[in-house]
Amino acid sequence: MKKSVSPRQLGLAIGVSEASVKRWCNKGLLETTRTAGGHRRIPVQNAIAFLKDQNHPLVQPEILGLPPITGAKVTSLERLIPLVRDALIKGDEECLTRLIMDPFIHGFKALDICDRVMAEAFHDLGDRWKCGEIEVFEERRGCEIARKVLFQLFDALPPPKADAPLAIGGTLTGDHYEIPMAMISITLRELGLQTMALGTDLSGKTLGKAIKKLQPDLFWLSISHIENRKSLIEDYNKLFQVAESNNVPIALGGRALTDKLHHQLHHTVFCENLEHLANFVRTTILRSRK
Ligand code: B12
Repeated sequence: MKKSVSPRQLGLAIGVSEASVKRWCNKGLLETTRTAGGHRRIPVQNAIAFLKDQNHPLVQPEILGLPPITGAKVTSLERLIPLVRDALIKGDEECLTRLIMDPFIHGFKALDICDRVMAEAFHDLGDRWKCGEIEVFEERRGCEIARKVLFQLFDALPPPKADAPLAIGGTLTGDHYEIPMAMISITLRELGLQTMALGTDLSGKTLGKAIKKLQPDLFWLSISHIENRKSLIEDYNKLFQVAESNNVPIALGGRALTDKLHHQLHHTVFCENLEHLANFVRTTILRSRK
């Protein structure tokens, strides 16, 4: 995806005149920046936000740096699941970009695309891997392209305000699952938060140090794989103590968190999906800022 375009380029991309684009800029409907020479530029994130808002078609997505066929109308997210799964298995990055960016541009929330399409496609992929229907390399290659496309989706979201709340998080030792982490960052950014994913496979000790140093408004932890239950509980409890003494809420989630385990881990909120996290953030962290 490109960083910014001129009013003429945006006009061509969405099939309207340069004059119309300039009018929208003057009315403040499209946020612009200026080049050193004083020419107007429109950050692509702002252009996409405008298209979503106005439900405006995109006729030449290539001009914004998106794949050629992006822009097709999407009416149901669920119908995309098998298509996304197949693109993941084939390692078809261009097709995956189109399948993820189309619904986003057409008004679907990024978090719903993650929860209801991408995560479901991965669950299906995992079942196929378990049955020996797909090779390990196909699963890994799928993860690689998914990460890239999720970064594009993240980049397409408007940047947060300088005083927006900060959310940080990651995964604990032995947990290498990156896709949930990318999706959590997208969800929080879509809500307007500043986000910082610290990475995977981190000890509770270092995550605790991050809390102390960065003083976030929210800490999230994704638990998708547990190597040793006892040491996970011990490691996590240290982290929780730091969070508690710094008054930082902890949001927990992840497929490895069984009912029994999540009752053993102190936390502020337990989320089964990204929508739960978004509801929590809206009703607590963002509400207290109003
Ligand atoms: C990709 C993958 C991997 C990759 C991950 C690569 C990477 N770079 O991320 C790698 C290669 C690491 C891997 C390894 C293994 N895997 Co694996 N893997 C998968 C697969 C196919 C997809 C995982 C994924 O990213 N899903 C997409 C995410 C987004 O979905 P999700 O985890 O459900 O997350 C959603 C919610 O839970 C929630 N959520 C998650 N975390 C959080 C956190 C917060 C705060 C919130 C709010 C929400 C939230 O939001 C998400 C969106 O809705 C799954 C299949 C599956 N069912 O998911 C198998 C799967 C999880 N793996 C499995 C296995 C067995 C393994 C290995 C043990 C294999 C082995 N023998 O080595 C290892 C262990 C790895 C380890 N030490 O961490 C099994 C687990 C079975 C079980 N016992 O439960 C699965 C289910 C496959 C299967 N059907 O058998 N795997």
